[in-house]
Amino acid sequence: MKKLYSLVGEEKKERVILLTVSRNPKERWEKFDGLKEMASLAETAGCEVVEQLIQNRRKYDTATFIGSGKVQELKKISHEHKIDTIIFNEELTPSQKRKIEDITERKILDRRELILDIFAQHAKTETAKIEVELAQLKFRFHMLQGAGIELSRLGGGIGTRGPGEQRLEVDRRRIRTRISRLEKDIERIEKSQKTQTKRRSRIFRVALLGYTNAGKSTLMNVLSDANILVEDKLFATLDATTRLIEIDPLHKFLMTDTIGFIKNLPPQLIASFHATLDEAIKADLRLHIVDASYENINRHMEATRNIMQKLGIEEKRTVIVFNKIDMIPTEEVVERLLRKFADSVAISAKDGIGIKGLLKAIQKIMDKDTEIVDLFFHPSEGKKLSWVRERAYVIGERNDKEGLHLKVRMEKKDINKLKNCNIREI
Ligand SMILES: Nc1nc2c(ncn2[C@@H]2O[C@H](COP(=O)(O)OP(=O)(O)OP(=O)(O)O)[C@@H](O)[C@H]2O)c(=O)[nH]1
Ligand SMILES: [Mg+2]
Repeated sequence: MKKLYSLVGEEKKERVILLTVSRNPKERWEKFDGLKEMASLAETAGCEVVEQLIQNRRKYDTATFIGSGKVQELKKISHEHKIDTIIFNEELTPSQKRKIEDITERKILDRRELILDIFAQHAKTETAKIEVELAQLKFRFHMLQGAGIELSRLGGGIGTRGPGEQRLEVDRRRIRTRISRLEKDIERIEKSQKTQTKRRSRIFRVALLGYTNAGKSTLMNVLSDANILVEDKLFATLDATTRLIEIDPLHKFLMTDTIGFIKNLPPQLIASFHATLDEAIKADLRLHIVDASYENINRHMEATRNIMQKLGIEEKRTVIVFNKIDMIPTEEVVERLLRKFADSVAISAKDGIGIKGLLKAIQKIMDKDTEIVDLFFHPSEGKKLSWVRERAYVIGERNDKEGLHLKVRMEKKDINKLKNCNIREI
């Protein structure tokens, strides 16, 4: 049987055409940009991008998205260039996808499947693997709606790779059973995460967020000895890594590096990464890392903000960090960015520029929201002590014959509550 796709270590790469549709001149630039990003995604997934096509048409065709004449043309091009797969930078309905597949006799994928495939290849931890498989199965379940046929024609390659060695199911009933198993697993993971977070007490938490490839993991590695994989590829990181970072003994915080975002990330995908993103959602402060060397940073920043909003993350607790300033030829450009965005800092994680300034900014925010106080607890004040332990980060403690002396960092509002608390324990 003829092999259509490449596996790790094999020579032949899956040959793909990328395609997008522009409905008006205004949309065109945006679509071009999207296609460029799609090409990086396809290369990250291990394909060879042979052609990139943009079609101008005022309306999407209900049956075949691009119109039956164009599908015939696609078939011809695919034959001429020995194309294995056609990837649309659009969302196709199950029936559109099947029709195009029938006519072109090629595997048809859309943006969501390509992203899912990269996720499937990059998932390393148990949580990430479950999350990816769940997202893939939910997507597959949706695509099989009303389809009486199985997807065996896919054969292999992109869109068929699942986490670990598992082949993805194509039977709706079995998919449903597996989905509910995985959902239970996720529930269990989230529960154990909650206990873990509680045990960490109230240490200040900082999360790194931003577009994929912005340099989040590079920064994390610079600030700690995390040794996270850094690659010039999209979605190098899919799981969450947390490290304790100490600016000085009075300013310690936990930093979490996690999955990057991308424009038009399907909402179901965001939802399925809830367990991984949990630390970022609940953090006290978020660093929004932006690749300042990218020509259209607004596009990336807006996509990140959109996803943050969908996750219910407040933007007011966010510092914008312009990274990769070593790639910017003039200082004026950086200065303009810093002026334009309040609460922003500029760094080069790779060259270690601006890191001190970033830490100062974090320190300032820690000091604004929290305070260090010395507390004393008489042995009879057990309840008060456990109330404090639940909310405060203990910097130091000392016992003497009178009772317990604690040095803690605590939110200012909790300190006020404590001051106003006249409960006498008996
Ligand atoms: N020139 C330059 N390159 C950088 C800098 N920081 C990161 N990079 C490069 O950018 C690429 C992506 O870096 P990562 O740290 O993996 O980015 P990320 O945000 O963690 O990406 P994902 O995990 O895919 O979301 C790598 O090739 C890094 O070497 C920087 O300050 N300057
Ligand atoms: Mg990363």
